[in-house]
Amino acid sequence: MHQPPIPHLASADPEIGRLVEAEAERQHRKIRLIPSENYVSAAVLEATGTVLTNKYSEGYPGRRYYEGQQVIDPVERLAVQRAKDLFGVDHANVQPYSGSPANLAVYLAFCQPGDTVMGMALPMGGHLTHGWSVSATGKWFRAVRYGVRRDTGRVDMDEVRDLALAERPRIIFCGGTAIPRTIDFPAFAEIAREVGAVLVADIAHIAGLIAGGAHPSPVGHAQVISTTTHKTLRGPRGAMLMSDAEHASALDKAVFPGLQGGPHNHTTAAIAVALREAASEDFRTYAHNVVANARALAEALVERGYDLVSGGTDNHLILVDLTNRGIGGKPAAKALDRAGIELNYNTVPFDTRKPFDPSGIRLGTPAITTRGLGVEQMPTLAGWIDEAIQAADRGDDAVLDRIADEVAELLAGYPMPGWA
Ligand code: DSN
Repeated sequence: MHQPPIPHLASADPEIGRLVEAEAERQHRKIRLIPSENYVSAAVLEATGTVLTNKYSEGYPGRRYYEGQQVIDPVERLAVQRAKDLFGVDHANVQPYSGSPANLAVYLAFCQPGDTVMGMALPMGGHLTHGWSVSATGKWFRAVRYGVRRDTGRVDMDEVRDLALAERPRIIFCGGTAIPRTIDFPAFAEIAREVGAVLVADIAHIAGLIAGGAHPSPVGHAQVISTTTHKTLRGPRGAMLMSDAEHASALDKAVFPGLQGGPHNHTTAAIAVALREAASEDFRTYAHNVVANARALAEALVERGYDLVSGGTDNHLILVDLTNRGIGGKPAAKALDRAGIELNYNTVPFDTRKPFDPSGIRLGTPAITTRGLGVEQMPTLAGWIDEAIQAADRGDDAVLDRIADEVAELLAGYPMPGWA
């Protein structure tokens, strides 16, 4: 059952109560390979469910527009201080509601509508809010986009430099949602300096790896750092903006009153708890294990003939191009879901198929590493993934159901915070 137990919810609203229980059980029995998902600790989960949700606190600690901040102010100050200590930054704002609003605040802080901005193209591994055409950031700004090389699957820093010199963007985003390789923050910083742009490192995917020392840090290279708190960082759904002292005030004004109203104080408390956890020695081990598991899984998939974008991974994420397997990413992902292996279909660089029916699948190891799976289990996972994809091609649902049972049997031995 769900942990902590939810007796009041179950009795006051049995329909929602049952659905919450069902989701807890689903999360427990499936191998969760979506690289942007994780399992929060029981302490983080408890913090999100507290009476702090009842309080309004527009403004910042010591400068609020509502009275009664005797408790909320120290909560937010703790979260800010822990973020500053963990990442080694001058300034942190823990109020953005999630990653997209955090990134929007960056535009509001440093750009005027119509200004040129630069980011990685979405189908190449970037994020919607890095100037993709369907996003407000692509509609309200003049976005130019870099990608990866066709032959290496990696960002071509010469292309980034040429584009930046030609287009002179106000801000340059590095980072994204489907990048399996180390981000070269010093090289981006040099280019940004050369063209007078603000460098924004969107570390949403890799924040936990950076905190745990398993990926280089952008601090000292990017003036602004944007991150969600719920991916590898293993906190609640939320976001943070960090910066050097020079860019702090513009960011704060952009978050509030520029874009948002009252911060979600229960989330702020849970972020503080997650940041405390991320400062522990256990978390360093966790971050390194995430990368070791991803490498082992990538190697096992390559051994089975899978074509990985860039040939492998340096971080928590693997992007598989299924073109050589004769199956699209969407039917593969749906079959894997039936087989108890949850991931998402994804475009691959230079994809010839549409985003809603692309050529790839994206997977990662943050959640399974939290469950305690290690490199020794990765060949088994790769075997199940391979078998399920072959079964999907034949329409063999019996094999998928058998794998789902085997997956649940394996996971029964690996506890999940939030379920008992
Ligand atoms: N939804 C996030 C991800 O899955 O990477 C990005 O916003």
